[in-house]
Amino acid sequence: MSHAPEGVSVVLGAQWGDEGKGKLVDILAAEADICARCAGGNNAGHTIVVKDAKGEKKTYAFNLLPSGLINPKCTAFIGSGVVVHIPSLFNELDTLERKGLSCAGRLFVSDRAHLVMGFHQIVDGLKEIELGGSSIGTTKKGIGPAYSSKASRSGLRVHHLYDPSFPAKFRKLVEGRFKRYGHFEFDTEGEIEMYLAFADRLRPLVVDGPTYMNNALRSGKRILVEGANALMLDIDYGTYPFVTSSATSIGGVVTGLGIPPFAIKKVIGVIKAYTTRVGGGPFPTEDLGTIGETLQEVGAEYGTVTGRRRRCGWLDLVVMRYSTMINGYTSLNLTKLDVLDGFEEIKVATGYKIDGVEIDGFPADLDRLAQVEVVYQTLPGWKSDITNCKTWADLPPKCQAYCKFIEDFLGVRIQYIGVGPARESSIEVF
Ligand code: 2SA
Ligand code: GDP
Ligand code: MG
Repeated sequence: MSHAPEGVSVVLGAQWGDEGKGKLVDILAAEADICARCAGGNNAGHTIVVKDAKGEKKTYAFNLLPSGLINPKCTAFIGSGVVVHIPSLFNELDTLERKGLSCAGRLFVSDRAHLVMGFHQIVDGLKEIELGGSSIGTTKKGIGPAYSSKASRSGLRVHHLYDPSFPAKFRKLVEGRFKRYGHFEFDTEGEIEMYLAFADRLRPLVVDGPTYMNNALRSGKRILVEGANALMLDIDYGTYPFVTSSATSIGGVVTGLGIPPFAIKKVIGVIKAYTTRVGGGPFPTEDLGTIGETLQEVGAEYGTVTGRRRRCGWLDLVVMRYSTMINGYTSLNLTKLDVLDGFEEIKVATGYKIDGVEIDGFPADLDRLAQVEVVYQTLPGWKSDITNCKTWADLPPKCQAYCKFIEDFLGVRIQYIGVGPARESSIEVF
């Protein structure tokens, strides 16, 4: 069966992020013409491990740029729903260039994408300090403050860089932040100068975002969308307020790229074989004991952007059922299954009870969520190394049973299985 994306194929994080979206995007990009980001900014961190021509391992970390860029035939697009910190964008491009990956002529940015400025990043930190013990645990990349500027209709977009009123608008925005947070150290005029210099470098990359995407669709280009963050961090459907500030669900693909929903042919949900979360907020299956520690160590669960330890626990199928309901996955990529190799028994959350009664859906109210008693089912571990498995048939029967359990519970088939970080460590089931 061909895995070539027809129309638009979307890869979305199904849990709290870091499921391994970048790895799948890199694999699928081999058959895509365009790889697009639709939401988020450089808070995202996607690690990809590939072997070069000499068989040596090379690791890439993508933040703002789409992971499809490793494929030299793939063009990258940063959509209107993304918030762009231009210095970081060029820094990432230059880092890739130094690694021998040229992106010249194959990166475009929507004119409608909002800009993240240095003062947004400062404000991100100040807001976190203000929240004290209930801070979100953001990446401090200015994501929330930039989306706040956008929603309050005072934000600056890429096209504003080429507008003579840019400096005045910029100064007004900074003044507004001073009024709200008191005076903080910020070189407004220096930043304006820096942005105007970057504007010249950015100019050849800027396109009319929705027209670019829809022309690509009409001319039959195969488009792959790389979701950033994940459903449980979605501004509407995540564990609000412990979420990021963008629409990380399927809805964000349509609004973030300006394409009609019927163009989307596949929605692949990326699901880690256990659960992780980085930053604050509720996490019903979090294990603060040895299980969590083992998952963290074996899975090397550290933030790609901030280096923070990721919180860990068993797979939560209540979260997955909710995520599947909203995003409508056409298939799944089960990742990091190899991390469970050493466990005698594996638990899976299959229900939430409040006052002894099983609830439907996922609670919106965090106080109610804090009351849930998690119902677990225990499955036997396979206690063997699956990292060299190449096909479904190579997986031990108990490992297959774990996969089947997930499929049956969610009613969605697992199309890809990750058995190691490298591009080659992936099983295509169908
Ligand atoms: P923000 O910075 O405003 O988007 O933070 C809000 C919440 O969203 C979480 N968040 C993330 N969660 C998982 N992975 C992310 N990317 C990095 C990675 C994270 C890192 O790939 O490891 O390096 O720490 C990511 N970005 C944002 C964040 O933790 C807050 O809970
Ligand atoms: P993303 O944000 O969803 O793209 O995920 P990250 O790149 O932040 O985190 C996933 C981490 O797991 C990365 O370090 C990957 O190299 C690694 N990874 C991805 N798939 C697998 C897998 O199947 N097994 C193992 N052991 N590691 C994997
Ligand atoms: Mg990540």
